[in-house]
Order: sequence, then C-alpha cells, then structure tokens
Amino acid sequence: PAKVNLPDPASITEELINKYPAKVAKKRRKSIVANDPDTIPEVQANVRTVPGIITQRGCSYAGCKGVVLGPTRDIVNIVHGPIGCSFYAWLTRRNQTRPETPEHENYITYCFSTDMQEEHVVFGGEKKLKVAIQEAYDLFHPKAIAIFSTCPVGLIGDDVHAVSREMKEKLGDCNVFGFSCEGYRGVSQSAGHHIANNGVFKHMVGNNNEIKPGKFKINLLGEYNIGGDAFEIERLLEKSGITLIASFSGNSTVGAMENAHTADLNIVQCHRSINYMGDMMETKYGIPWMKVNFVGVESTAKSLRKIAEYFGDAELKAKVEEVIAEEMPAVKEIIEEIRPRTEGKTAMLFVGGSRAHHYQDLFNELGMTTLSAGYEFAHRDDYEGREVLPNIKIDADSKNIEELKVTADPELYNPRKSPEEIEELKAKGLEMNGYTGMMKQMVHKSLVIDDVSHYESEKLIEIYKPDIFCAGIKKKYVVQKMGVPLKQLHSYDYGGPYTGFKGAVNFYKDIDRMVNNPVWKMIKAPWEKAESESLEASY
Ligand code: CFM
Ligand code: HCA
Repeated sequence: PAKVNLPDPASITEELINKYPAKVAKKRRKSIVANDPDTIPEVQANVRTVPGIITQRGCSYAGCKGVVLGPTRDIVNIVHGPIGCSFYAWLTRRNQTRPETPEHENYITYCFSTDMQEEHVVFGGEKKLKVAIQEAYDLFHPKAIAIFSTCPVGLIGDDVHAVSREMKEKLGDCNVFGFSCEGYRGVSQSAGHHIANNGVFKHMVGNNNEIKPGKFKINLLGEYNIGGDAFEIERLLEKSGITLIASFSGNSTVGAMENAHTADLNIVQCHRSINYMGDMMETKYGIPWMKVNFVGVESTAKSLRKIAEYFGDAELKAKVEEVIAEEMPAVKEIIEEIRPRTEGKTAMLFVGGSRAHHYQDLFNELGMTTLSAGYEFAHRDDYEGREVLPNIKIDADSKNIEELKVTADPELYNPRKSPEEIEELKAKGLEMNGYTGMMKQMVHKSLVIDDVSHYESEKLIEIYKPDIFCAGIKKKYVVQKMGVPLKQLHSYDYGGPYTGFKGAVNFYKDIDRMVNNPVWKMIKAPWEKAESESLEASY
C-alpha cells in the first residue's frame, strides 16, 4: 500500500479510550492497533464485548439463520422461539434470489415461527415444534425444513435435533435438521456461522452424487447475494465458461448444495462466515479452496485469473482474458470521469467480518484512503492473515476438522490436486487454502479497530473528519447527523449490486454522489443549534 501521512495513531488511541474505566480501557487497547503492513501487529478479536458498551454486533441466531441458511430459497426455515426473533429478522437482510420459474419454490419472503409462549417455556415446546413442522410440510411439501433455536430453547432444554430426526423419519421425503444456534452462544454472529456450516455440511453436502456436465466446476462459498451481488458473479463465471455447481448460499437451492462435493474447486468470497466449509470439504472430499474477492475491478479480474490458473487450461485462461478485456472499457470510462472528484478523499469502514476489507479495494480505485477500519466479529486470521498465525487455533471448534480427518472415508476422499501441485500453485502467487487478511492491504499508521464501540466511532469522526463512513443501520443516522455521509455496506442502502465490473460502476457512482453532495456541509448537529431552532426542527 502507498505511504500516506496519517496523524499519530498512538495519541489517537489514547483519546479513544481515556474516558473508559481503567479495566475497560486496558481491554479495548488490545483491540485498537496502529497498522504496519510489513510487520503485522497482533489484534485482539473475537472476544466478548464489555457489558455497557454499545456494539454493532448481532447474535449467534442471526449468523446461523439470517446469514448462512437464510438466502437458500427452497428450505423452510422455522424459528423455534418467541415471535419477535422471527419477526425482527423477517426480510431485513437484502439477499435476493431467482427461482428457475415463478412456479418454483421460494420461501424467503415467508416468516415461519413456533410463536413460543409462557406455557411452552414452563412445560416445554417440543410438541408445538412437531406440530409446526407438520403444518409447514402439509402446506408446502418442501425438500428441506430447518429448525433454528432461539435463546429460550437452550434454557428450557427442548431437543430440536431429536424432534428433527423424528419428523424426518415420519415425513419420509423431507430433510429435517436442527441448529442449536441460541443467540447467546459465543460472542457474536460468528458462532452462528460455525454452527450453520457444521449443520449444512452434515445434513446436506454429499446427498446427491449426480455428475453435472462442465469442464471447470466450482462452488462459490461465502456469497449471499446481497443486492444481487451473486447475480453479477454468476454472469462473469458463465461468460468465462466456468460451471457453478453450488453457491453457499446466495441464490442457492437444496439440490445444488447436496451436489457441492462433485466440484473441483471452492472459491471463498467471505472467509469469515464459511472458512469452516472450505476446510471440511477439503478434508473429507479433497477439494482445495482459494480466497477470491469480487469486490473491486482489479480484484475481480485477479480472481477470474486465479481460477483459470488453478485449472491450468490454456483455453480457459484465454477466455478469461477475453472477458476482462471486454468488460474493462465501460468501467474505465466511468472511473476516469469520477476519480478527479473522489481522489484524495478519506473513508472509514466498520462492517461485519469481511466487507471492511473488501470494500477498501473499491475506495482505492476511487483514489480514496482508508484511515481506519475494523470488523464487528471477525477473528485474528481475517485481520492478520492465516499464514502469520501458524500455531494459533484458527477457531474455537477446530476439533470438527480433526474429527473429520479421523473419520474421513477414503472412498470419498479424492484429492483434486497433489500436495506438490498445490505448492506449485502457491509458488505462482495463488493463495491456496489461506487468506492474507485485511491489514496487509492497509496503509502505515491507519487504525485497525475490532468491534468498535459507538463512543469510539463518534470520537473517530471528531478527530479524523472522514469524507465517508461505512457501517450498518445502527450507526447510519447518528453519523449522518454529525454531517458525515454513511454508506451502509450491509444492505447497500437499497443499492447494488457492487460486485464484479457492473457492480463497481454502481459503487463509484453512489460514492461520488455521497461524498460530493453539498448537503452535508449544511447540516448542523442538534447540539450546535440554538434551542429555538432545534425545537422548530423537531416539528
Ligand atoms: Fe460475510 Fe456477509 Fe460479512 Fe457476514 Fe453479516 Fe452480511 Fe456483513 Mo451484515 S456473511 S461477514 S455476518 S460478508 S450479514 S452478507 S453484511 S455483517 S460484512
Ligand atoms: C445481522 C445482519 C446484518 C445487519 C446489518 C446492520 C445485515 O448481523 O444480523 O446492522 O445494518 O447485513 O443485514 O449484518
């Protein structure tokens, strides 16, 4: 990354934490570090948020039901719990889907819940759950029904797995499986991702051995089709002659996921939410995985080239070059128009577990610098890179992988590439089965902050006065009231897609409109106004 002159991060860190009680300050300091892309410093991550601090994080149920399973259109997702958990997660994540025909199943718009009451908390809710599964089956005859546990389920001890097994047997032609993704598990959504990956792998992957036609077969892991992102990636893969067997889980189906083990390569967009699936498929089936990034045109081109390099086929390489050459001119035209207006501006990104990294590529393309960035719930590998953490347990539950290694069926294990071939690919610069993380790409002295608090982000804005702040709905209006535009990088504020070549153009235009809008200079924060003025404004 380029060396730009940034203010002294050490004194800014002190300013961010000096109002905290000593114990809290001590803990927060470990999550706030000055970046050095050459010698990556250690970042405290994936630890419990200090109670009382306002965090942007969500819960395990959100990570499991909302994030990983939610985007698959033909699973009936029943939430076992009080109605609020289901209602407040109803269509709030902008994952899109395209059924083959209007007659094909699409349950994404529905909201299924057992509507647990006091009576069930006291006497148990398993009976009610069985009735709900039966009712959903009778109404829709879906291929699969998934059950998601909310906090009270774990507290009262309902066994969603036993109920699922019983109902699966009873129904006969419907796959029923449960998830113990009670909201309080772990420290964030991240635990829910892991629980989801384990369940999808155990109950779905490998159920359908059909060999689909196609010379270059891949799965796309960690792409959830927010704002249509997956549609643009699908378009580029198809144009390049690459066959997509399954996507986990944007615009996806049960049938595709059950067939995923027949692919020859897994490409990983969001490492945080799905690295487990990559590792498990590699261990059980011998399918290597590769980190890609379809956010940003340079990264998109690089990712397509990486896939071609993996297969090593001359025709595919030529086709990919042809696609890139065809797509680039339209992007170049827009960037040349917009860049003079965005060059030199600054951004901050505090999002989830992967976008705070990926979107920096798009800002770089606009000539903008990321002053500070961080994830809500990522782990150290997403910041520092897997390669610099050889001895750290990648996640708390890596015993799954060890178990798989022991139980892996040699009949199923079919290494797509030998260890020597993998080494050769790595020597060519391909990042095989690994991830270099966010910090390698960030400038010297930029501030990396994990699970940034509400207070810290207000301070950051005061100190750095960035031209744009990227986060979620919990920050949107607070930040905008400070006169700084906020781009939601979760929902895209009704925009998108932002992936690939067409998506980049959408993003450049949206950011140009935001950072160059004179309205932000006209805004006065409520406390800056005279009392009479602010009273008037509130009517
Ligand atoms: Fe991966 Fe995601 Fe993200 Fe994520 Fe999320 Fe999301 Fe996100 Mo919101 S799976 S880590 S748990 S890229 S829902 S589509 S936008 S926080 S950065
Ligand atoms: C979640 C989903 C979320 C929330 C976004 C936000 C999403 O974490 O449960 O806070 O604006 O992308 O929809 O991350």
